[in-house]
Amino acid sequence: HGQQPSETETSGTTAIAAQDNRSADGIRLAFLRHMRRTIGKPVEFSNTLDQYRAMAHLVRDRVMDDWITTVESYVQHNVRVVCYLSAEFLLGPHLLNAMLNLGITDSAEKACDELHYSLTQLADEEPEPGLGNGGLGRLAACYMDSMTTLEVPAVGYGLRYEFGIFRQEIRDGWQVEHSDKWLEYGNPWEIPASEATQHVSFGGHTETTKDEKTGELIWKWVPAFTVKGVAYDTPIPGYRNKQVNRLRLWKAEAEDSFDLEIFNRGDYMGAVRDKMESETISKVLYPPDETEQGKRLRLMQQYFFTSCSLQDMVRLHKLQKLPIEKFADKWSVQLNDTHPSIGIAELMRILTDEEEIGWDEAWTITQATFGYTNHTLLPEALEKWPLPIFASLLPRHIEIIYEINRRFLKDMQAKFPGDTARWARMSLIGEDGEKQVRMANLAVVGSKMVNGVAKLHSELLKEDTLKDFYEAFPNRFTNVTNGVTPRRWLMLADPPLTALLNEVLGTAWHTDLYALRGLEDYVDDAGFLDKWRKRQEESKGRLGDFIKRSMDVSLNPASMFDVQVKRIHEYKRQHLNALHILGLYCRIKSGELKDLPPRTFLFGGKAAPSYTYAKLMIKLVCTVGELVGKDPQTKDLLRVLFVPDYSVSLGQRIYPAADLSEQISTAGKEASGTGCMKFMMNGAVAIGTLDGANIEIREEVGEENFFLFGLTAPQIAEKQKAGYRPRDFYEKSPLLREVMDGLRDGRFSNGDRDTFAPLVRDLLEVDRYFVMADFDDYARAQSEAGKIFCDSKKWSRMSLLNTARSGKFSSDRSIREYCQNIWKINLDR
Ligand code: OAK
Repeated sequence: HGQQPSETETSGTTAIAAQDNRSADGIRLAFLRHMRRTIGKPVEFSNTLDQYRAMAHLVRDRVMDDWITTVESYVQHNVRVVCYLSAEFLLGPHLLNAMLNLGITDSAEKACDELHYSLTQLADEEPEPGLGNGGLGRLAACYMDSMTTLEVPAVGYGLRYEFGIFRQEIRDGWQVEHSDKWLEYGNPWEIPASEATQHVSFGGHTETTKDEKTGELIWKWVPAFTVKGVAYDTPIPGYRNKQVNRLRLWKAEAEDSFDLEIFNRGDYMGAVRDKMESETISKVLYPPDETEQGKRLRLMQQYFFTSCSLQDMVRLHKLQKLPIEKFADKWSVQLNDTHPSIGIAELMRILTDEEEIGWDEAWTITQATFGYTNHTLLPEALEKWPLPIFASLLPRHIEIIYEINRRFLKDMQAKFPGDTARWARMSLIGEDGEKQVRMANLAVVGSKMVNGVAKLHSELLKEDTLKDFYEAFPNRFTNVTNGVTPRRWLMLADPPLTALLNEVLGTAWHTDLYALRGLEDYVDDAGFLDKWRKRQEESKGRLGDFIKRSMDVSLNPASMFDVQVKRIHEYKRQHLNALHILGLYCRIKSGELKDLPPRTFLFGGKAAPSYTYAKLMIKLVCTVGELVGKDPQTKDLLRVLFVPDYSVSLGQRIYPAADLSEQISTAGKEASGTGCMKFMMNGAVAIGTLDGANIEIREEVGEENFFLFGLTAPQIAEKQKAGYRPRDFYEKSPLLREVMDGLRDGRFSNGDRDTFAPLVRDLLEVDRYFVMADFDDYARAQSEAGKIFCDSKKWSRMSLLNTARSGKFSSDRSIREYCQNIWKINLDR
């Protein structure tokens, strides 16, 4: 072999070529070819970014081969397709994941060795596609992986944001946001699909005419302007099964990118204004929505991608010569929260106005098409649109929603005679104060199934948030507990653990996570437990190296790694964690705590840019970090670190290194949580409340392997009703009093009494999330965890059982349940 690419590499169709494709030689040759032809550099002048890009292109080629065969087989078998509509897809880096799923990581490593590169260094060049905020977006990404792995024909539909989630810097303890230019150097993982371009209308007014023959009214929408939707496809490879599904993200463009007539008249700025205004729609992930402008733009984003997606389905439906009346037999559309729920009105518009189907039949088709997944219990997160904004942007849709509502309320009046308060609560239009369109109500009324994302969450939806709807349509409600993909969150995140598991269990667990139960055979095997502990220490060492490199901070790998990574929010209670650390600090200072095992507290997560309280919580964590890190009495025992710019790739580094997983939300507030599952798979033991998926994790792992604390959801509800007084808890608990007084008096912040005053006041007077009420019990559970950690054999046993019993939390299990109970797709074809 010279360094010339072979001819078989370019044709890629013969069996020999296909085999060679995945060998180290094949990869090395393809790499050199892409370096010359795609990157356009002599290899000796290439930098690491070039090398990453050449590698990405050759991996993409291999994914594309499987993609073609997958599409062909779907068309041939006329399969039912799941369309997962989501405003967010938080995929994380592609390169190593695609290699893992294709099964070419070893070959690629070998090829890199021969070229004297490090594959991990080259992979670190990949900008992360951060097209999501947190759990909801990451779940969509895990579900795409599992759907493809389970060979469910699926398309993910969303928005191709030019700027993803902001990059977070911590300056003097405060969050500072920077824009995320992830597309700056191009994106080798996407392919524009020109045949799929759509046109989406906004504004204007509606007109009616009478059909001359039937005398029926015909509706016509006369929009004010139209925006072009251009499709960009990202292939999603399944795990070692040659299947590839499509993630189709829409970019907004002006219909005519440039108005030559205006330009010729000399108005140069005017000529590009339309282009700029149209492109704003897909410019950034969720702009702040407090202002009118922000709200309008967000609604435009939602309608834009939902309409493009539904029009795309109709196009493909017709391309396959299927009758439009059979739409629901072909397409199952899952709404990832309410962001795409305008799709219900949009499909009604397409079916009635464009396809001229009668209302009743159109409604039957629409309801049979959609499923709605709810992802939050926080009332302030339930989407509502001010009627004037909605009606001016979508004048036809508001009419359709009024008609849906008229018919729906008629049914409810028949079902619940005289119950006017109930009708008002259920109406799609809220009339208390400013009139609003209630998107969650629309989603429930227009879907065949509604689900929550963990058992408790689904129960609370029925008992509380969506109670009226549950009473009207009890059979519509179900639960699908979330899951995460073990490919990214175990195999990619922790190769040494993967190797150990393969050694004792074989590889069945890769696609059947329940097979991890086999680990239980080793739970009393001292030799194996020792291996388990060493492996864990190595993981901590690797994270320590990374933190040393990126933050210039040294961690003690023998200390307990106690980790809380997730979005920063009052209900997630990062401040409870920080207050507990202050409690430890006070007790060490007073001499009360002597034999404390050293602990490293790691925090990571972003606060919404407009969420002042959450930003103050970050400042609190950083302040505590500085205090305990500087004090000679505590610096060897306590270390607190806020790791900036938490992301999928950072998560992959952090989960494997965690000893203790912090899942401490106020009971009844975290819909599910998915970080908890990633920790569990990687052998971290949880400290947590009876909330969201914690409950099911504890059920699986056994109560003796979970550090439980805190009020339960019913206890919280009861306290709320009876009138909660946080100050009572402050007065009863000497430690809490010392911590809160210290915070108020500036004892922990060099005498600064101002910065945390709003937080102290809120916690003592309002405390919506019961931090004061749970403080003492949290400290008790923490001290128990600390004691057990000192018994390394006992801890390793608990850790091992967490991994062994994490089978339920694979997203493969979740997707199987969606197929069975919601999409009616038979997986044993
Ligand atoms: C985001 C925007 C609106 C409504 C909900 C969200 C969201 O991210 N919810 C989160 O979804 C995750 C996936 O289901 C859950 O695990 C989290 O508990 C929930 O907060």
